[in-house]
Amino acid sequence: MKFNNIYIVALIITLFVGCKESQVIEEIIKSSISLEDYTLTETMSIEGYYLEIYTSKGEFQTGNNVLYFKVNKVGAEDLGSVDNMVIKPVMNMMKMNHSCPVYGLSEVGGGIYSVSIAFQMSGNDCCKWSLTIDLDIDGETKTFSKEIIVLQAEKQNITTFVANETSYIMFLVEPSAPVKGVNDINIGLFKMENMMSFAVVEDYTMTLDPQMPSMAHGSPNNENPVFDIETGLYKGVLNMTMSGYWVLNMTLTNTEDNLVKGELLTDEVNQSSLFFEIEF
Ligand SMILES: [Cu+2]
Repeated sequence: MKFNNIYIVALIITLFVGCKESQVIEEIIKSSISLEDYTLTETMSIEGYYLEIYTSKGEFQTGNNVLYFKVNKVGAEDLGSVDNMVIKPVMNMMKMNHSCPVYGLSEVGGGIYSVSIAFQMSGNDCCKWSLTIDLDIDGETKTFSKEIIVLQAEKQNITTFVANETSYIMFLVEPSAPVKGVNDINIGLFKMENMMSFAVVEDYTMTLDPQMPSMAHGSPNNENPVFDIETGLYKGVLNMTMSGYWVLNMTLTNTEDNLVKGELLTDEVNQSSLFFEIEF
């Protein structure tokens, strides 16, 4: 369902009277998300129900992926909301299977759900990803499952490393559409609890030093990403003074003040071993 602008304005005016403004506006913004703004990427079906997954790129890639999805019943009107949803991406490798970080599952309105999945590796000939979504619908549990293609992103937007016997996964969430100048930077940091379970790592310290290698310059007025309890991501400011290829040099320090990964840049060190790449 798509509201036209006049209807939204009328709705805002009507609801403004006697309601908590910010809450109401938030609800309207949420419910105005339309799947028409995204590309249908995968369809799964079971027993007369089908589930459509939309993404902005129309494909899954290594790094952070935001999925929007909706469950429908064949030949029926919109189902509305469903319960007890569990999203399980699994990579089927020869000797062992493993999952990856999944976070931010929420209903964004109109029976549309959003979830973020950070694939740490692409699928290949030996090992493929599958995506399983369990949910309760009409009082019954349904399991949607399908093999999916995860392509290798061109630039490094996710990295895995082991330190002090802990496996970490760190990835770039924003900027997803970088611009010249100031960008919000959001970074996800998870540790592997076991092959299938990943937990948010809170309150570590990050430094950020973006550099443009081709021109041997950095940029001023960046702000190191800091943990944000609300989103579970690390949020900072990234300033890219011109378009082109940038390397975001980072360091990661734990809550005991021990360096976990990365190096600060010096005359001798011109790139950190912990980095992301952006080209725009
Ligand atoms: Cu794998």
